[in-house]
Amino acid sequence: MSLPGVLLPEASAVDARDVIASLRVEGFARVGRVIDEPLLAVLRERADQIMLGERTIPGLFFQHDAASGRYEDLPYGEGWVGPSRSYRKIEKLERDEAFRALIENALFERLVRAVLPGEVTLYRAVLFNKAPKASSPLPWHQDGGRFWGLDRDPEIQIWTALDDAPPHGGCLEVLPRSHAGGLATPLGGVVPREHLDRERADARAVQLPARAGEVILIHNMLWHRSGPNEGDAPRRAFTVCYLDAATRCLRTKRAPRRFEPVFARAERAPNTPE
Ligand SMILES: O=C(O)CCC(=O)C(=O)O
Repeated sequence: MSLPGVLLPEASAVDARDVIASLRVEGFARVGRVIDEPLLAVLRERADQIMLGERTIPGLFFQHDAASGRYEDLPYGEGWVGPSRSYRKIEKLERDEAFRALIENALFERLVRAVLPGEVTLYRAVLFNKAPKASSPLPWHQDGGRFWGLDRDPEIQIWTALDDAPPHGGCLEVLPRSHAGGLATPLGGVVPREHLDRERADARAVQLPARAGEVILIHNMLWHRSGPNEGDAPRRAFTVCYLDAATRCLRTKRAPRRFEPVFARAERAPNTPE
């Protein structure tokens, strides 16, 4: 199948230096609505086909949402448990050529290159799905630390709304500038309550509602979360974490992961139109 184009014409006007400056200061940056609707439609359809078992891609990782709607009750280690539109998380989507086209598009390359000028690999490419009225919240967390099993913490993730993500529909929420403090705990992941209270994170949370096709950069150390989807439509978002190719996997229980190359060393001058 030939895929539709990825980017809207507006993408070529994005100033990567401005966006990355904002990522560094605030810990997040809004890139704007830059992904074209025909590709979004393909990605949404694929997400549904994958969840329903109508499209099989070997090696995907699935996590179903908790029937109770509580994060604490999420199932672990079960994988695909049958056709359902309530999978919360699907990983390894770089194995699908339509998601891969989004991962490798020229704008994302330009943004990533402004942070990682050398060879770039992929840590993860994940769909976060929030089924209407049947999804759990994702608590305040950071994307790094021992939990991630790397010899250094990554610093750039690109989040794309495949559907509208309105304030009560499970949009991202961030604590601006929280990345500057580094890891809350050496383990990383969920930020403990005493840290949240000390920083008054709940009171200072900033919601980032997004339209389908909008792209937001998230620094891995930023405290971020998302609520349940109380709306009537699905909220699917795709997030990609890029690595400096020198990053090594530290896990010892199994063979260390080898991260897949996505961008070779820069060939194009920064800010060349895509
Ligand atoms: O889309 C979401 O709800 C959460 C995304 C997230 O936590 C991430 O991209 O790191």
